Amino acid sequence: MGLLTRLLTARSSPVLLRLPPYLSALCIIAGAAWLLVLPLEGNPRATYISENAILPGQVHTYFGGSEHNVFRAYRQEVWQLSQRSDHDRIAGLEQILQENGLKAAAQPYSWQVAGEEIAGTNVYGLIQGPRADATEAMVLIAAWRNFAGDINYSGVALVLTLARYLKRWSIWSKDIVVLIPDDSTYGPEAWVSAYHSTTSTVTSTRNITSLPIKAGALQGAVAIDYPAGPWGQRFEKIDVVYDGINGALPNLDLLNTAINIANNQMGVESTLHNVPNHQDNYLDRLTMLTKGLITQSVGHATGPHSAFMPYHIDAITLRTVGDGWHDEMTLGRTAESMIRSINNLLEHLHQSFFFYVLLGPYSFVSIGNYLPAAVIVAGGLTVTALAMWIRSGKAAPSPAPGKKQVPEKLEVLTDGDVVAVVPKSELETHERKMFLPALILVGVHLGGFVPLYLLNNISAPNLPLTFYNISAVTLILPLYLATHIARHTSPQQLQTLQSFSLLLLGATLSTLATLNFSLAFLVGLLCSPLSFARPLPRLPLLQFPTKATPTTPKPTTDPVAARLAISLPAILLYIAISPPAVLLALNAYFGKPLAWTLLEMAKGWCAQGVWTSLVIWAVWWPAWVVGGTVMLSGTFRAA
Ligand SMILES: *[C@@H]1O[C@H](CO)[C@@H](O)[C@H](O)[C@H]1NC(C)=O
Ligand SMILES: CC(=O)N[C@H]1CO[C@H](CO)[C@@H](O)[C@@H]1O
Repeated sequence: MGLLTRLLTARSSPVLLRLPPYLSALCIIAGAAWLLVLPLEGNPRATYISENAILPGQVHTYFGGSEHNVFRAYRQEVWQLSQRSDHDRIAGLEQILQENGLKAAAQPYSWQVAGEEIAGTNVYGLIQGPRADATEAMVLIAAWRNFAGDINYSGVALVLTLARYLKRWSIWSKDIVVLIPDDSTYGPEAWVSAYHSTTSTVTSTRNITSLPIKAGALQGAVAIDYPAGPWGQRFEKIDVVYDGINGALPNLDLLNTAINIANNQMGVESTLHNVPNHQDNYLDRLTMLTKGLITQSVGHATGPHSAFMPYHIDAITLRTVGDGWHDEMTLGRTAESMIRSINNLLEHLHQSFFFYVLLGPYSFVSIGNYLPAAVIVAGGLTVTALAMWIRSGKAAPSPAPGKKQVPEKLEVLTDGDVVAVVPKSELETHERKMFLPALILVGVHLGGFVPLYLLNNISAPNLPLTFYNISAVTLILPLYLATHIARHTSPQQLQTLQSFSLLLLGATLSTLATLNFSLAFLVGLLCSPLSFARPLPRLPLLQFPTKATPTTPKPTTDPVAARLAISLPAILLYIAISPPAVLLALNAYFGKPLAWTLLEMAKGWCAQGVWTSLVIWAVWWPAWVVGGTVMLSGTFRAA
């Protein structure tokens, strides 16, 4: 009881009531600072391989010598196939696989996205492991067109050479699938989804035929992206690409195995995110962290391996970079060593981490160390939400004009020898009118599905125009809602609305953080100013001529300039953190045409199953609209 009395007296203390905004700000700063602290000396852990069976680089590789001639012949053949029609090329590739004793098949697939067709045919062959019981398999991939869209002559030739070479070995305890998808994103996506379903998927937007040949559960996949021209090209480094769809990552053991084999066994420098000369200093680790954060939050495929991650198949892409003195045989031996390491596994990779942030080829932080950053930022939103909730219960109804203000009733609380005198209004919570705020919140959230639907269904040439229209409506919507809502809601209801919105946002982002940390963190940071959205003072500039009843302007104490000084920066910041503005800014930063970005986003949502659009339009956008409505409602409130 003593505590209660003390709390009751304390809660009207002005210090305590002012605390929540500072607490929110502290959370946001702490969350951002957390990430900056991660790359500091002593925080990252050195990578290590925890799965003993994988034995990276412990096996002698034999790929080389006479295989070089075979490779050169295949490269010539691949070049010739590239000059023929698609149909002949598919048949040609299938024939090469069959000649080498593989069971081969083709899989046509197509998607309809934004009025455009994504179509192609995957070719694949199966090497049945002599010691395999058809329950497990691994995949070796070289897409016909690499991630940059170039024909992957050397990569395809290398994989064909490897298929011939691996077929002759008798050590395989797993089947090997050699996959040559048409492109690096949608081909693997179609193949792996068909692998995990029994029938063809035919809907109005997709036609993915089933696979005639299948093996056991896929244990791992290694893709080669070697875009050397038809006359070959030596390379300098191997970039290990690891990000999967929606920011899923392969088991850290597989990634370490690749880096280990390249660096220690083959003597090829390996990089991540193409960061050259990583010196393992703070700045380089921070660069790596930032690049990883951006790639993961976008959530799109980064190579042929990405499609495998949602099916819990560990996969990576080895992409050659630069002009150096390593030749295709080195890359072939790296792939051979990878395949043999996976072959050694007795079970699915499970020992090491699936949730990690890499700071360099040899250092990482695990989920326990980085997750708090996103959770603290989301916590900052929740703190404000709770503060708003308490306040909305406290807001005393303003005395109606003309009515005499009644002196406040006081309540005396006694507890032993402590006596507290508290105004009675402090002890009762006013009944909150929650229906309208809840209705508005649900309405705005449902509204977010309109841009989501439009941007994923409108035909490609109309996408930019649609986006500009959505942007315009987005900017006007808070203004519109504010003018209409301000007349019908009390300040208390607005606080309840803001409280609900921030509470939902905070909870969604904390959940999202465990699935896609980077996306949750970035959206959390962009939404954090919404914690501080409060009704702005009335502005003459923004007054619409309301109703017919002329109101005599009330003399105000603070000059217009002072009110503008508060409102203008707030409104500008508010516009700057809107989803359309951020999308446009990012687009300009990366120097891509808007039409390209929008089409990629639509393809990502429709054909790759990327959720980023959903998070933008159904989580971030509604929170932003509600924040603006609360802010602008002050401007339109009848004086
Ligand atoms: C789906 O693709 C297959 C193979 O290309 C084709 O035979 C079939 O007609 C297609 N189905 C539809 C509904 O387009
Ligand atoms: C036909 C084609 O796109 N060839 C490309 C293969 O990759 C090399 C290296 O990236 C390019 O220079 C070629 O133009």
